[in-house]
Amino acid sequence: MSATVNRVGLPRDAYKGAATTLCAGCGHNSITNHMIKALHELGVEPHMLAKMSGIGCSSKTPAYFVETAHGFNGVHGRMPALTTGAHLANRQLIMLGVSGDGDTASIGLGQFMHMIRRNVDCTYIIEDNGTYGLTKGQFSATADLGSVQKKGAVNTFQPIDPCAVALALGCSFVARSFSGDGKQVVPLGCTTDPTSCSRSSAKTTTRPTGAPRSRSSRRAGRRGI
Ligand SMILES: Cc1ncc(C[n+]2csc(CCOP(=O)(O)OP(=O)(O)O)c2C)c(N)n1
Ligand code: SF4
Ligand SMILES: [Mg+2]
Repeated sequence: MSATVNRVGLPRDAYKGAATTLCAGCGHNSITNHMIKALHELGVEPHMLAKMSGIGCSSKTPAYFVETAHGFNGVHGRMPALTTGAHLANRQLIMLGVSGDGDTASIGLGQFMHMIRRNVDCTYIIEDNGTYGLTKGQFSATADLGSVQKKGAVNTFQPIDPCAVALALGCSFVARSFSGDGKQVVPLGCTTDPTSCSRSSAKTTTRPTGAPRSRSSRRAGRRGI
C-alpha cells in the first residue's frame, strides 16, 4: 500500500471537494482542510458518508470536501432534524453535521438540544466565529459580551456557550478547538470513527478558548476562526 493511500485504497485527493467560494483566509476553509485529512486518515468510504448542513458560510463547507459523499444542505437551523431523519432511514451511514454558531445557537438552538437529548449517532461540528458571517457580520448568540462591530455597535448580551449546553444535556463527547490548530483539530475530526459500532454524539466547536474575538467576520476569517 502506498503511503498516500489509506485503508480503503484511496489517496487524499479522493476526499477533496469543489473549490471553496469562501473568503481567502477564512477559518472555515482551515476546518475543511483538517476534515479532508481526518476523513482520509480514518479511511471513511465516501459512499458511506452523509454530510449534513444548514445555512451560513460554515454550512456551505460540506461542498468543499469528499465530493462523492452524500450531502444535504437544508433550511437554516434545521440540520439536526434532517440528520435525525436520514439516520433513521439508513443507520449504516456515517452522519457528519456542519453548522455555524448562528445556525446552531440562534435559530437552531432547540434542534441542537433535542438532537443531543436523543443521542443521535452523529459528529456535529460548530464552526463558531461569533457572528453571522454570510449576512455581513451581525452578532450571533455566541458573540462575546462587549465585542464591537465594524460600525461601533457593542454587544450587550451574555453569550451562549454551545459546549456548556451540550455538557449540561449529557452529550457523550464534547470538544473545543481552534481552526488554526491542525494538530488538534485533525485528531478531533477523527472522532468521526467509521469502525466503531457505538459512536455517540460528538460535538466539536472551533472557537479558540480565551482568544480575543474579532470585530467582523472578515477579520475573524483572516485570523483563523
Ligand atoms: C429562516 C432564515 N432566517 C434567516 C436567514 C438569514 N441567514 C442566513 S445565514 C444566517 C446566519 C449564519 O450564521 P452562522 O450560522 O454563524 O454562519 P457563518 O456565516 O458565520 O459561518 C442568517 C441569519 C435565513 N437564511 N433563513
Ligand atoms: S464572510 Fe466571514 S465567515 Fe463568510 S467566508 Fe468570509 S470570512 Fe468566512
Ligand atoms: Mg458564524
